[in-house]
Amino acid sequence: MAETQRFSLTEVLDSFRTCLTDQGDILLEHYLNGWKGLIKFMNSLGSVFSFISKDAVGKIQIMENYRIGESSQQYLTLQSMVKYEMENKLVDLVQRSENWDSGCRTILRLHRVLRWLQLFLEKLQIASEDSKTSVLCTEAYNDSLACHHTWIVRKAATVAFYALPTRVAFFEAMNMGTTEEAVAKLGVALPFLSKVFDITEELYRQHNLLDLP
Ligand code: 1PZ
Repeated sequence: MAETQRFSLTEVLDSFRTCLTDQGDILLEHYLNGWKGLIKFMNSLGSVFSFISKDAVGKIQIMENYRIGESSQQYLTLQSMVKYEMENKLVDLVQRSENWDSGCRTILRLHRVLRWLQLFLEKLQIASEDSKTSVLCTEAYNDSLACHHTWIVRKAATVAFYALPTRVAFFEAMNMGTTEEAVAKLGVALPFLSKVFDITEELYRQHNLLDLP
């Protein structure tokens, strides 16, 4: 059993460190690996999250197809992807049409979730022993992602959050050691998550891509 449980959120969060180059570029391979790990982690929390997982997997798949497709060289970094798709008019800017699955809009959906993750992990880090993970998660969601989701998705997400385990059990599932160790590791990982978020936000802001349909 120990073998199949080797998963650790530390390694997953590390992908968001290794995706950053010295030049401030974001390497899509590592960025997407981070997401794959997060999805794996979410799946381990129970089947109530499978509708979220399904959507996330679909989005990762879209990106993986670009990364092995004929323009794969353009999809090495987030920056090269934005440049390529914008220069070649491969992004639906006003309404979803033939480029409904552009890399830019697909990553934007994940980028918004990253904000939720950042807020949620920050809350988890400083919360008291007895705080309810579902409450922290819902607060983080309402402060970030909720405004981008339809009513039905908001309802479903909020219901799913109730299934989240206690803070202690959650840390256990993360496999980051004792609660104290987990808190310390989050302290190391979170600044990288923020940096990835900020770089993406700024890149998208510069290109006016933050509201892609
Ligand atoms: C540990 C608890 C997990 C909570 C995950 C928090 C995110 C809630 C997201 C709810 C998404 C519900 C299903 C799909 C919604 C889609 O409509 C949206 C917009 O995409 P579009 O319709 O425009 O194509 N999809 C998203 O917002 C992306 C969702 C990806 C979720 C990845 C979760 C990673 C989990 C991390 C767990 C630590």
